[in-house]
Amino acid sequence: ARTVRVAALQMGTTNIWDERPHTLERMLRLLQLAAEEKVQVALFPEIAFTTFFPRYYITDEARLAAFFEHGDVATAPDTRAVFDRARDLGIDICVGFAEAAPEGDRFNSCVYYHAASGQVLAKYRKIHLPGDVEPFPDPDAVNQLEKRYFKPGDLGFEAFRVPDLLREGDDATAAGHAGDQACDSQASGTPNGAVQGNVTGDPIFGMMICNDRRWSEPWRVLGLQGVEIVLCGYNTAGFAPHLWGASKDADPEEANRLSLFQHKLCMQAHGYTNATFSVSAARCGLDDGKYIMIAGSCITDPEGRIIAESKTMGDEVIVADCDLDMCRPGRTRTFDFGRHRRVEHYGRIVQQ
Ligand code: CDT
Repeated sequence: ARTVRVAALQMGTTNIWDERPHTLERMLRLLQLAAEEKVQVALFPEIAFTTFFPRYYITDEARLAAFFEHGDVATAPDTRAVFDRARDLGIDICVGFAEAAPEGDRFNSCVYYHAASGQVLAKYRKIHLPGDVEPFPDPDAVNQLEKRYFKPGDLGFEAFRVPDLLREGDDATAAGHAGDQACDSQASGTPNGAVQGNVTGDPIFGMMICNDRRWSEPWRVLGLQGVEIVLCGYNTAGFAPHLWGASKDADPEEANRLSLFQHKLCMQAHGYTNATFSVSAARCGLDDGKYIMIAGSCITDPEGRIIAESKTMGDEVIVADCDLDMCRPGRTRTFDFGRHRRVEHYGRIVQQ
């Protein structure tokens, strides 16, 4: 078996007035709980270090800049505690953050940090940015101004192999497992570099962020690279009728249920049709005393089943063992892409 123990580290309410040390303390506690469960890879949510600020129309540049992480996120003073603790505990982490890139662009990003080497192994910048550039005229509307604050990601959907995860006795180098057919993107230890034909049995990961999970394309692009575990942090409004194109009179409870249902539907269905595990971690709860964000962090298997799921709307760790050999039946039968896809009919997908 090639088994990896993964966790979603769900984070509850994070208010706009919360101080960073408080948020870091919560993140360290989640890591500690994960360590007690012998977790090897843990996923934090999208924009984990602050409240979900794109709901606000912010015109003051200094105020906006304060929501972004500047410099190397793994070593910057405001964020490094999480990475240092992950390294000390021997847990790989994927963390979402608002990135102020050195050249001045801003992205909604996440990194995969490899504890054994103390290095960022891969970075992803969110590609599908939901919402609007301008706020709704209705002062009661919940906004989602990601198109205003972020540039669309420029790093693609690149799968990457992660060394040092498979335990003694695990089949790390055997030929013929599900991942061998692909993953020609990132080399272990080289963010966004090429794999140089170095195919081993190390697990293949992919990352996406929140809204990306609703689109089949990122999943298939990762699936074509033999992805075995997809990581996806999110911030999803429960009741936000303007955002969802619903009536203002919609029942908030029902809206919340539907939002949760659609989240899980995406993780289960897209995970299944690409024969991959998925891990999703929510930033949830009632933010700023006003904005309700869904929970529903879950881990799904390659058959589309939920194998772990959060029970609360607060900080919570959910854990599952992912036997990566479970990706093989889907890859070699129903979703054997090489045998069954009919790409001659898919052209419209990549036309403007
Ligand atoms: N953060 C994020 O991408 N949230 C969106 C909300 C929907 S906006 C219409 C999501 O897809 O969950």
